[in-house]
Amino acid sequence: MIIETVQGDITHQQVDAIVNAANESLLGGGGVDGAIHRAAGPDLLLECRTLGGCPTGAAKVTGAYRLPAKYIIHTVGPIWQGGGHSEAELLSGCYRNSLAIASELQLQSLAFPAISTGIFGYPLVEATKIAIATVKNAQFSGELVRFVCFDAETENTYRRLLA
Ligand code: AR6
Repeated sequence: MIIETVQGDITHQQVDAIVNAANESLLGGGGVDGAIHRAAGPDLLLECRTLGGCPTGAAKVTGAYRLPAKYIIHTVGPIWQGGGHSEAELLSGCYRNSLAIASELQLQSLAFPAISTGIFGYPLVEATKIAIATVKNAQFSGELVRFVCFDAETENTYRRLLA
């Protein structure tokens, strides 16, 4: 499995599935979630309404509609509350459960955003260490995992910690 990092917009990625950093309602929001819903179009929300939400740390899959990807895997990162509320285990679960869905669907390539590090306030370096360690230890049957970083600070952090 190849692990790589790029700076860019996850809605533009030509991979089998992109991962969305959603909230428990799965009915859209700001940040990367808002960008994905805007780019995929309104049919995504119609499918999300059938899912009944998603607990923090878990993941659910939908079609990708107008996006170049085939699927969107929606996962819900933890809201940072100081670190004593199982945030690390929950964040690791987001990566692990997303990779498990991708393996079940026999997908070859998957792109992740920096889950929880925006609106949900997870400290960037700690979150990046969890993202990398969980992906490295996961049993993903596909070929490529790409970390898509929206800003330069996030990309520099991923590059440094992947090296
Ligand atoms: N492509 C890639 N990364 C992006 C994009 C994009 N188009 N847009 C933003 N990011 P956030 P969270 C980055 O806030 O912290 C929503 O309202 C962003 O710069 O999107 O998990 C949900 O509905 C940051 O590095 O997600 C939830 O309520 C990273 O994506 C809540 O926000 C994650 O930032 C989830 O908060």
